[in-house]
Amino acid sequence: MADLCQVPEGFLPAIRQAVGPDHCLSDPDLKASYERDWTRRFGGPALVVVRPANTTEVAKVLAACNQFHVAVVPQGGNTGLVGGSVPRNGEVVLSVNRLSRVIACDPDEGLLVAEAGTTLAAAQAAAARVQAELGIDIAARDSATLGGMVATNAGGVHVIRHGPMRARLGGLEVVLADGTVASRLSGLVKDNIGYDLAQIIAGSEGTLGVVTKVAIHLVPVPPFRVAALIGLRGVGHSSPDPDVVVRSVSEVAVALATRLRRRVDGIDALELVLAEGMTLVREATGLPAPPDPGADAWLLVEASGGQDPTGMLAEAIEDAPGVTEVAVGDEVAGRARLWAYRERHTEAIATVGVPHKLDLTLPMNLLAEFAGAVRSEVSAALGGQTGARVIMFGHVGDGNLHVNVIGPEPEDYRADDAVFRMVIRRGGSISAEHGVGVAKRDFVTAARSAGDLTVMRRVKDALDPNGILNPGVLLPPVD
Ligand code: 2HG
Ligand code: ZN
Repeated sequence: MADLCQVPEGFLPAIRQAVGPDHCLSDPDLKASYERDWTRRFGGPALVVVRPANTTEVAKVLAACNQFHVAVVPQGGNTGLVGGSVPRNGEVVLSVNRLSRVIACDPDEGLLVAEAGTTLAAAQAAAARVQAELGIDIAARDSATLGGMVATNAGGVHVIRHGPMRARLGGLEVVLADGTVASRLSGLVKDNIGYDLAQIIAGSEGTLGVVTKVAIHLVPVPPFRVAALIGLRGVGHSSPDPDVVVRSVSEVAVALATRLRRRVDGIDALELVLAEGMTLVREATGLPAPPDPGADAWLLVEASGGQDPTGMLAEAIEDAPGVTEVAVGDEVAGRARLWAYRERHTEAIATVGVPHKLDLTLPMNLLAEFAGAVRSEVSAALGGQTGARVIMFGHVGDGNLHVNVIGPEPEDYRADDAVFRMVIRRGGSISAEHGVGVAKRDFVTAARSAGDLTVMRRVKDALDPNGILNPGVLLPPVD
């Protein structure tokens, strides 16, 4: 690899020619928004930011980077939370924002095909016009791009029903490090000719190629959809009766989530909000009081289908332990009002500091115990540092918690380390749906077996032998 501080002669003219001078940005003011991530924890200077208009231009840029051994960081909407799509040390940033066309959206074929820089919201709108949905949704929908969501194998709020991004894929087009274009966009459900291109690229975080087109399976819009926000309190703490079972609010929430999944057809989402997060969201956004404003936690449930799920939901919630008050929304605006308490966590957290975003999955039977232990472990890891805050929320239906720690400096990994160790000890995953990026790559060795890592390294070496694609992301350094 060439020294990235010394730009090889002939390189900049080659990429300027590839994308046109207007789309090769070197002015610091124009580069700035591509150089820092959404959390403000990660980022660095870019050599230049290139904005190709199509697959051919992406291929030309990558071929030049490969020829001159210049590192390149692919970037979509720059909504990543693990530092995987921002430069670190003078790399080229390849933004796919200009690849933003929806190419086809066919409800009969059940497939949407779009360029990789299409935002999730734009793809959702195209699907809605033909009474269909993508089966995937995240709060950052207005900026997050389909290509970035493939690269990180994004999850979101509908994973319990439709799976993560890799499960939604009907194919993709990707440009490899040397400029080779590989394309399989057929959307065929049964197609067993060799390795699955889309599944190799999904979750590879820009280390194997740059996604340029994405095919996503569609699902029909259900006739009925209802959301409920359920206030919860811990059970039995002040009861004099020794036979009353004492349950923390996390235990209550996990038990209710499990019960709803078993008893109600068509559950789309099961999301958890805790009291500290609710207070912060309301302070930052001015949202009105939720049901039972003094609750310890809230479970947000959404269900949909051919029959109205409201009755089934009400029956399942009615006598559940710990439930206090419930608010229901059965049309778009009413549901959005309930979702706001959950979806606005990320922006609310950003108002109080630069968070350490720890995106974790726990086995369901250990989720409540983990949630009860995490604050004291963080505090111990920080040596009792005062002022550190732990805000926890997430997708309780699939065991995915978002632990946000605010207080430690961006480079201080003590809290990250303590929480990741707790997760690994419990058989969970340190990267549920945001990816590894630079934030977690030093922990990958502890989280994957040696053989597993060997496969990853060999795939990387085969597809990117010069190591130009997103170096420093995902794969841990070789000892
Ligand atoms: C969400 O579930 C996102 O809203 C962001 O995954 C999580 O901000 C976070 O920690
Ligand atoms: Zn999430």
